[in-house]
Amino acid sequence: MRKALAAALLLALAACGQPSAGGAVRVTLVQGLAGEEFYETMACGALAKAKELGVELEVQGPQKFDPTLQTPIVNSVVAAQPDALLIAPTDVKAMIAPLTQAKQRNIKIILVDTVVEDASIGLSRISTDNVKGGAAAAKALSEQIGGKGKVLVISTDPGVSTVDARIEGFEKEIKAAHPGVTSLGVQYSHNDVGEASKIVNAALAKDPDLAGVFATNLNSATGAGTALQQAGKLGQVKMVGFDAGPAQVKQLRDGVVQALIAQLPGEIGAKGVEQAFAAVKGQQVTAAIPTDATIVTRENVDTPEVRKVLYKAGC
Ligand code: T6T
Repeated sequence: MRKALAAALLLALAACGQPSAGGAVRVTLVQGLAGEEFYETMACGALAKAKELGVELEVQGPQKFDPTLQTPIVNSVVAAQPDALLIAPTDVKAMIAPLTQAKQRNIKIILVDTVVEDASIGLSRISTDNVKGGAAAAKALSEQIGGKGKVLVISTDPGVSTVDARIEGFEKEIKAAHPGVTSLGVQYSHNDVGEASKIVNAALAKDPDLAGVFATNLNSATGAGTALQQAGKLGQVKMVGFDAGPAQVKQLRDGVVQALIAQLPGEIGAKGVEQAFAAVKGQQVTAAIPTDATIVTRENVDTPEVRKVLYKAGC
């Protein structure tokens, strides 16, 4: 579907007399993980904005959220010399070198969702305020467990700027305002659904009185929820998950998870194309653009404003 849309875009450009080479601004979006609903929704937002601005946009992504798979993709994009690169770096350190290459080739770099530690990389950084999102998750989970009990945090990997910020926001909020809540710390699922399930099963065996789980992203949440369901802990162990993919929304409806923190990936993608276009045209670029997040519950999941922020698997 997306390929057809990109082809249609090229045709539309050709149709309006805009030659693809030399004429239209050429941008490539490198996702953190191809096919995942967060990044697919981001691509849809970016493609819609590209059509509006007459930008030639190509979308690529690794099959795993892994810098060793993302680096060769960036290298081949750099070799194709687009005018600009939108990217969600999969590690704060490991992606500095390939992005430095892109910068040295004067490719305009816009960071969407995640960032790298080198502040000189990325003319604009567009992302959810993840520290704030983590704090909101802590408040929601504490409320669900009556302000007392043990909670576990499940994340993907250290070195992923977004989820690290969510953990920071969560832990700070728990320490600052929820004295009855004990955090058992973070365990890492390597963004693998099965691994996340294993972690929750082990945690339930070690702490049968576990009261709550905070899962920092889509795959961690899906796996943690499946384990709670299989362990028959629905409603007994409460969960808050980041993201709002179809599997998570089903878990919300089934009472496996009590609240989701939905980001605005479509808006992040659209703003990314806007900033890339401005950078290539030598116009004003905004260095940091925080985007909002919405708390989704069973009570509001079918309201029109919330339905709009649920992630899609395609455009
Ligand atoms: O949570 C999103 C994204 O913000 C994060 O950087 C990586 O994981 C997701 O893509 C969801 O799996």
